[in-house]
Amino acid sequence: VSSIDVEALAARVLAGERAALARALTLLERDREVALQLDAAFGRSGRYACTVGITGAPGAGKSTLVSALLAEATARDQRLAVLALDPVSPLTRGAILGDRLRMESAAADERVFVRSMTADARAGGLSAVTPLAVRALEAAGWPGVLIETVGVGQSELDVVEAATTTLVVLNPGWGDEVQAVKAGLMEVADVFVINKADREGVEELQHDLERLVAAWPARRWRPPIVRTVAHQRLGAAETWAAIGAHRAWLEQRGELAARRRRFLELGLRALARERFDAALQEVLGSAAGESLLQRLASGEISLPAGSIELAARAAQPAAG
Ligand SMILES: Nc1nc2c(ncn2[C@@H]2O[C@H](COP(=O)(O)OP(=O)(O)OP(=O)(O)O)[C@@H](O)[C@H]2O)c(=O)[nH]1
Ligand SMILES: [Mg+2]
Repeated sequence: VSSIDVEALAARVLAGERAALARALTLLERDREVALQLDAAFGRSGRYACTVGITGAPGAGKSTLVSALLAEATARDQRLAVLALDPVSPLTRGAILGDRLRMESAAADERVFVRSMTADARAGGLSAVTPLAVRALEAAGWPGVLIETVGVGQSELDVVEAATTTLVVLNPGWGDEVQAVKAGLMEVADVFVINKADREGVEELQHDLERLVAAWPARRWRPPIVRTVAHQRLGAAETWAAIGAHRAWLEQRGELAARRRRFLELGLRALARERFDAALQEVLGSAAGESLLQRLASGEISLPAGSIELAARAAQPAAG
């Protein structure tokens, strides 16, 4: 892709052409150099989206909730985009593709844009791809973006935590497991969604969540706890309202900008990390890397000393 093509593509994205946006997202996913050019071309669009990160255990009903929220948005005549993040994993791959098809039936509506993005979570790729994708959606004029993540690894947590509002989806019947769920997952919640509220154990879960939240510092946002039966769209309006209430709270406290910085920091760190990893790889493959490994093997230098030398070489522009 030549830089001329990128400029033209960016212009079409900024003009709101759906096909151009879809193409741009594919390029962002696949080619970081093109991503840099595209993002630079979008850079001054001055448009910002409200992002809603949705996380929870596999099968909790995140995608079903996303569908319900899409219906809620269109019922209110609001435009809403969805990014379904697909960490590359043989375990989750099939499920995600199924979700995507289900959500895309909602996407015949021009007020809705649904896209799944693939990234290698192990390499922190989700953290790099998500901010790039959100900026493309913003450039195309989407005012809101739902971000569904699968799994509760660090990379997914980073992504949802960088959203304007983070939804943690839980199911009744987990009982004691709430305590067992990674503390990190509960900590990032701005809204708790008890989905599958048609099942037993709703009161127990609600009680557990209330106790958890009661222990948080008073100046902190108190996450509302909403109940949903997502496949029947029950509770979608309440979830929508809870997202709005959190956003209003951030706005009132002047914290929207701080959330925005956190989001940008996520992208910054992830992209820089990718660069640094590539540089490390390059040094290791060079003569300097070979010599370093030899000195390590012969005991001439220690592992910590070797790592300092390696990092220093990788940090130089013309490494190796
Ligand atoms: N009984 C009941 N079933 C539900 C509810 N919401 C979703 N489900 C069902 O739960 C299953 C999983 O729903 P998904 O929306 O795919 O869950 P998910 O969290 O997106 O799953 P992954 O993306 O694989 O992590 C589906 O069979 C849904 O129909 C609910 O409120 N009540
Ligand atoms: Mg899903």
